[in-house]
Amino acid sequence: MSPHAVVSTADVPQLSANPEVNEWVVATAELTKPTRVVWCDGSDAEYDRLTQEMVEAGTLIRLNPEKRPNSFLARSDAGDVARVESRTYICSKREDDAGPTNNWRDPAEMRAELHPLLDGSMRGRTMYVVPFAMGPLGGAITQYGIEITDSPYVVASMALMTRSGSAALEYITPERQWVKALHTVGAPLVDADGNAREDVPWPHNETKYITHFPEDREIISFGSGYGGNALLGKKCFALRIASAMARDEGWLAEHMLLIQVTNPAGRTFTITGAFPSATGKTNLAMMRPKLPGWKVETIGDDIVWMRKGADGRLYAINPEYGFFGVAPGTGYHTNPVAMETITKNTIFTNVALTDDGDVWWEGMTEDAPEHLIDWQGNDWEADSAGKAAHPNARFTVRASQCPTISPDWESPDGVPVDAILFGGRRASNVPLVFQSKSWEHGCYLGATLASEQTAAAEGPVGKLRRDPFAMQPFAGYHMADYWGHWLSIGEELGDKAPKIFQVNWFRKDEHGDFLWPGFGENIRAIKWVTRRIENAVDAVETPIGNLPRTRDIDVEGLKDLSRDDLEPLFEVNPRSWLVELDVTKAYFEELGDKVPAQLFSQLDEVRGGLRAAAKED
Ligand code: GTP
Ligand code: SPV
Ligand code: MN
Repeated sequence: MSPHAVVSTADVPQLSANPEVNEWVVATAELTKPTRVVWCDGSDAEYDRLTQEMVEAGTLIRLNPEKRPNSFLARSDAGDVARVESRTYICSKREDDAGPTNNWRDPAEMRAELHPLLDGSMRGRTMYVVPFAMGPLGGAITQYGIEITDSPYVVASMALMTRSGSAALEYITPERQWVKALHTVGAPLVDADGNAREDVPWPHNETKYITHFPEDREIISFGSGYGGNALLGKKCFALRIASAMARDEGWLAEHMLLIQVTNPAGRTFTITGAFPSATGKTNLAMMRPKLPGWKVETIGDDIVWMRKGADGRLYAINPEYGFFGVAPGTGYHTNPVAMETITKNTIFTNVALTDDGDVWWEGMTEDAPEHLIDWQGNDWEADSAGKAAHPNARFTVRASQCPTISPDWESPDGVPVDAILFGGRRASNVPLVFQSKSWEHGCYLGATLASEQTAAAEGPVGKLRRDPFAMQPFAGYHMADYWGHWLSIGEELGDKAPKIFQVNWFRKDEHGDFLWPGFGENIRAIKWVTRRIENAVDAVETPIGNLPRTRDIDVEGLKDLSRDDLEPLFEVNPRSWLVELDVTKAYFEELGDKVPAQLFSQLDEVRGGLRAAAKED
């Protein structure tokens, strides 16, 4: 058999008890024309075989086993380093269901456009079939899917990030809904004339399509091997498709972390937080608190699904099985728990390689090693101009390796939520922490969330961009309908709804320096949140929300910061807020007439209060 022969239909294994699954696998093989088809069982032996094959092919570098056992470095192509939002499409039947914040394409037209690209796209490659669960197997909030991919890097990553393999396949029965997720790097090993083409360590295609068909619960991703573009259980399924499912079925699929915080008295609070990409979810999820007697336990760092439970409260799970965390900025002084999580069994992507076969990135240690190989494979010295690691370099590791993982993290029914935080990178205006006046006002805070752009997606870093509910790139339907859905969930939960807060670790002084030390010190803001949940402290009512009295922020042991220094962190400047509100109003109007009237009323109320305050000034 020629190495680039096409598998014949008769040779495509049909391992599912569900005929629909087998038919889809066979049809996909007929279209993409791989050399062979492999169903992944999710075993350790399979993971070891795949990673070893990738080492031999040059896709992975095995790190020094004495430094980082069973760990690997992948270097992506420089043209494939982050999510590509400009090539991400929501292909709902009606354009109005995608809304102005998404790229929309007619589903039939998009399928027609993809067809010639998919035709023969896996020639010369292995087509892997990866069944997976999002959530604990059999759990009340769990959903299932199958990713077909021609990337062994994706298979290995899915093994760390999801509960994948034969056990998940058992749950994909004809009675259950499941998501079809087709992924190809779009780099066949045979050209149009049938001539063989050399493989490269990181195959991809300059043309990329990350497409979603919400009504069909289906994803087709072409041309990228990186992160959210390719690990389809993550943003494509667990946020874009799941948010559409959640709208239809009355639950929530969110870009959030999930933690349990225990105070010195032993009371535990469950808190979720929606922060935009690369804005601190992983760090808060793994926080080692700087206040004595406080404990943070990790359940999730990126995605949370929530559903009303039998007792009327909102229950949350982390649908993922691992972390795909930002490497730069992660060090023993900022996130020691992450550092302890990634000591072994980890895939690193686009970080630097040290001379002794370990990894390094900016922020891991104060001083860089004298010599490194940078993320693109070039020599790098401490005085080199460029960064050694790509700013969106990531680690991929199972959540079970996290030393602070909660004993409840796989609870099949989830955990009841006490509070929801919204947070962004805001150099000005937004206080360190404050509480919403109501669920509706909390939805207004979510809807008006904005943040400075990071390296997690293509685009200019640092520019302030709207990121409502941290879901701007991830809501699988009309953003204004999504806001309406949040309002209706609040109505349904009534007085059992979690309390809503806004936080901002990133406020700066006039020199551009952060006013707040962040990281483990963020427990001081979280402590105030828990005190509010307990009804133990009063708040100062302001037009933007209920702020802490500065005396209620615990500054005991806080280095270089006195209580007086807190003032600028909590300053509400009516004039600069009024400027921001004009922009917010214009933004609501741009979104069109689906924006819920309640959110306009919230805006008017905040503005009225600020105008009165500005006059008093
Ligand atoms: P995604 O995985 O992209 O969704 O990101 P994330 O929200 O999990 O972001 P992450 O926690 O990885 O943080 C991204 C960057 O923000 C890292 O470089 C962190 O070091 C930095 N960061 C996180 N928390 C803080 C903080 O409290 N203060 C400051 N100054 N930086 C922080
Ligand atoms: C994000 O960008 O929010 C991420 C990384 O968590 S990715 O999985 O690539 O979307
Ligand atoms: Mn994310």
